[in-house]
Amino acid sequence: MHFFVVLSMVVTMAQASSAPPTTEENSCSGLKDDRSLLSTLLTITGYSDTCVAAALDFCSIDQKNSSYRSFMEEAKEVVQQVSVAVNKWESRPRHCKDLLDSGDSGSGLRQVYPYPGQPHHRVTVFCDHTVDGGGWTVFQRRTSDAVRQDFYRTWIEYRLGFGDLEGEFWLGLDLLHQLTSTTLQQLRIDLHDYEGEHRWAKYGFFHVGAPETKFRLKVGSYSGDAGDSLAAKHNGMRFSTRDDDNDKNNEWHCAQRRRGGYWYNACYDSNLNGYQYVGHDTDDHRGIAWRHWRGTTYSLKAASMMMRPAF
Ligand SMILES: [Ca+2]
Repeated sequence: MHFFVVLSMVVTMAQASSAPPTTEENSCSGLKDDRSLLSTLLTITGYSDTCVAAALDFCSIDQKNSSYRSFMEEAKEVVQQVSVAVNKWESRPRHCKDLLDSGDSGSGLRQVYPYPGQPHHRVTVFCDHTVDGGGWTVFQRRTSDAVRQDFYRTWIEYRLGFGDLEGEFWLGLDLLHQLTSTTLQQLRIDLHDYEGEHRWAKYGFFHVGAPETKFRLKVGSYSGDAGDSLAAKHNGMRFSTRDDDNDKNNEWHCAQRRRGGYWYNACYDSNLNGYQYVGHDTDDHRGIAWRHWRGTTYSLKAASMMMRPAF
């Protein structure tokens, strides 16, 4: 039900309530439900409680008028329909943490509605509730599965996302911007090497800027055991891809040189979208690297990046 329909009804009702009295002056007795409905509608449209109360004190309505009664019944039905619709929209999950809070603790593919004011804009994401309390929306994953994704992609591909949500993928910069713009987000990164070791890094805040900023990265407040190979060097950096050089290196095109898409500086402490070499790469520093754990000549077996609201 469109809001203007409700608004037009409020206006009509206001006109009805201000019409010349036809029966007893100042008689609102017997209209408790109608007064309550009218009061609620006027309050919703912005009138103060005092103003609404004063206005209703002067009202005088022909209770026996059948068209008025019919109108009020219709208005009640409209309000009820709007209320049901609004409650339905507002209860839709915006991200994986909403799903977890509502009792859905299963990890895997889920539908979320991250766009405020766009209740029908549905997005499929992968939720991880197995790590660190759960509630994580995964936005990047590298694995050593048989089917590998090519991460040496163009700007538009990184913007829209690519890959298999149950395998290797990049969720997309547009959605990353949206998901990190409504509430303060945490970032968690999990890394695995080919020797069976695991390390993690967590950041207390994480934000991806709008397209006009080239999806500028804001990240900080590190904790973990992998070392900080993101905030120290990559905070404040713009995103670069093989066809869009926005890095800080005036001589190199870092995305081409390091074979990925990332928030390159000049060029990196981490390269999680790099090429999937197995372990030690060929010393070209193009692998899936995290400098402060295995260095930039070692390509990791697996990596994932995920976010959840900080509060
Ligand atoms: Ca450059």
